[in-house]
Amino acid sequence: MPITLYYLPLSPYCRSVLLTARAVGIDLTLKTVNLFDGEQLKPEFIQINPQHTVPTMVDGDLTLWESRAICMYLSSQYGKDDSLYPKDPKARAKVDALLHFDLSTLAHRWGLVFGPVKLGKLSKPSQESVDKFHEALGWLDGFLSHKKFAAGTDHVTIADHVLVANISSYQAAGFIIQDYSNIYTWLQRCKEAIDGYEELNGNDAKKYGDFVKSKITEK
Ligand SMILES: N[C@@H](CCC(=O)N[C@@H](CS)C(=O)NCC(=O)O)C(=O)O
Repeated sequence: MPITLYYLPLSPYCRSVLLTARAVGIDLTLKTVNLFDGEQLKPEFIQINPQHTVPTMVDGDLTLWESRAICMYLSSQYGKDDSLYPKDPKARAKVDALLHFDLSTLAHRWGLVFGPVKLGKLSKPSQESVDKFHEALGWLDGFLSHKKFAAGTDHVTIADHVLVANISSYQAAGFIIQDYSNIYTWLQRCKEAIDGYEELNGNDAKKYGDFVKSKITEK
């Protein structure tokens, strides 16, 4: 039975799922939902996901949205071993904590930076939102100190997939990740260690960065 992913490559959240799927070695049937044309609001998609967000995955009788939950599911269900998403409660808790940090703090604060600009309410991000976003980047930089990969493992986990899709997009959008030496070093390491990095994430992170820059009309 094919696993279907409704997605848009520009979306960092969709790209994290692509990285996890590649790492577990499964093929996804990809269906593009063009958010720029409002395709997510069509009745056929609302029927699948009433919240009309991508990524949305359908695997048999399971329909799932929320990118981090999809990465957890794919690695738990199809991973050859538990390296991507450890079964050991303490090791898993480290991965989970980063996924929650990403959702509730990092990506959330990014939404406060870019959301109003994307919607045309502001011509550039507010200074307050940028400061709060940098505070979150600073925390992440601290978490990554003396770590090879984000959750403290010597190999990639889904925490890296999720964070790398976002961080590479922020970097492409002009946020100076180089100032955060631990983030910078970890990002370079992920680029080398993650299977299909450029194909599945790198190229579209750059396009996302161009999209963000195109929306900021005031310097
Ligand atoms: N927390 C969700 C966020 C998903 C999300 O907001 N996706 C955006 C694209 S980046 C979307 O589908 N927006 C269309 C809409 O909300 O109508 C996740 O990680 O999957």
